[in-house]
Amino acid sequence: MLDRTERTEWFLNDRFGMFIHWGLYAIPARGEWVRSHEKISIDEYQEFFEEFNPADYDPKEWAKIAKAAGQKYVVLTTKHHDGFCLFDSKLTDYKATNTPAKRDLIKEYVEAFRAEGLKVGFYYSIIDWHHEHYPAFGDRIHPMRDNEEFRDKPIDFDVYVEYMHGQVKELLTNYGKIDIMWFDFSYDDMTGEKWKATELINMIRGIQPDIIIDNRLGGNIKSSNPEVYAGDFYSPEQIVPPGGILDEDGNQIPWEACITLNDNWGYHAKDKNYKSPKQAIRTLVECVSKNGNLLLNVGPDAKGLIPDRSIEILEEVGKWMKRNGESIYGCTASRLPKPEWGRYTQKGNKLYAHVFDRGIGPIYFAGLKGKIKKARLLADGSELHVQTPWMAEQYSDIESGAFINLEGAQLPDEMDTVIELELFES
Ligand code: FHN
Repeated sequence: MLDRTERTEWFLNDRFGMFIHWGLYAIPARGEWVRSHEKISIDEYQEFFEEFNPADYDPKEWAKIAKAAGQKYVVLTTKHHDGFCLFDSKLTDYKATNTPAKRDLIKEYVEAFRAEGLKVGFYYSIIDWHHEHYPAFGDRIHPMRDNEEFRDKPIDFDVYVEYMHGQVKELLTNYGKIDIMWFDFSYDDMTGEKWKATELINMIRGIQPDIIIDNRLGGNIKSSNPEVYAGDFYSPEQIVPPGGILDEDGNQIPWEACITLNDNWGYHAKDKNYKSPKQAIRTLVECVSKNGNLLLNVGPDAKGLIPDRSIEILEEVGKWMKRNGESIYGCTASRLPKPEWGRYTQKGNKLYAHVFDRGIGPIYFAGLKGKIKKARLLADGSELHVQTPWMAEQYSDIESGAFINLEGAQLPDEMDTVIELELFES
């Protein structure tokens, strides 16, 4: 069996994925936590189960959008906290095949994205607000957390854990090779062996030995001796960790920031607060500049359509990736300090200068005097010249630096202009 470094090699190369949050909650269209936020009972939520029929669901279309954006892998919610299964589980009736949709949405998803050459991941909520043996009364987030009818309701949590393990086994047995298992999430005492996490991981590794798993079953992935269930990658959410992620010995840990395009993971009809294409691109660059990945989310609507604004943003990102993807795929952080004008990513002796701020005059590269073999504008391959400007000898702290001229007062690409520097040494 591969070790974590071997398992995550492709992941660290691919760098950019699509997260997809989709389910019954797309119908109320107030985000995937609507049951918890509004304390909606299973009975009140049932109307959405009886109505769910995403006539426009076409995962082939979704896959084309992701591929064109430069996303190399994808993670779709197979079951979110509401307990609704997008896959044809034999362990529950609460599934898409029993709704008017009458489709195994996961089977179609896996086939469509694989056909476009993307690696395929499953998000699976270990939290389940539908299962009768999942703790409700007094729980921190359960929709029925303060409903007196649930105070003395007898539950056997082992029954739920067996169900959860059984569904994970179904997912990893019935849909071919799966590349990522994205569990979500542990909290309070609901963590680690509460989920029988060691047994779960051993089962997973027995079925899909090379699959990579996030760190949300619990444990401490930063430990120098992490639990078997502590995961293969760290999963910061709605943030790019300032200094990347290191273990307690100071070693880099694989990590992936998951981030929404607006403010919601699941479809929210009123949430028009979208990030710009520039923000999406610069977030991806920041992740890679800190040895991380970006999992950028879309929340399809009740008809199965990705919101138009999400598509527009991803199209802009894709145009940039088409010309500048070499500065992302297979790249890592540079040992150089962050420059004033932007960020660095690096792959061997290719150093990629992501210039966000044009400034005035030539771009200054601290510490690179005599180290640059040649410079090119990555987007079009055009030659750039390393040259010391007039009077440079009078400037301060430039004895070790290099200068590259960029024509014009504005950047060629104001989202991110990438200069490819071929160094004499990596
Ligand atoms: O509660 C979930 C939330 O709905 C969403 O799925 C995010 C995505 O990582 N994870 C949990 C919040 O941390």
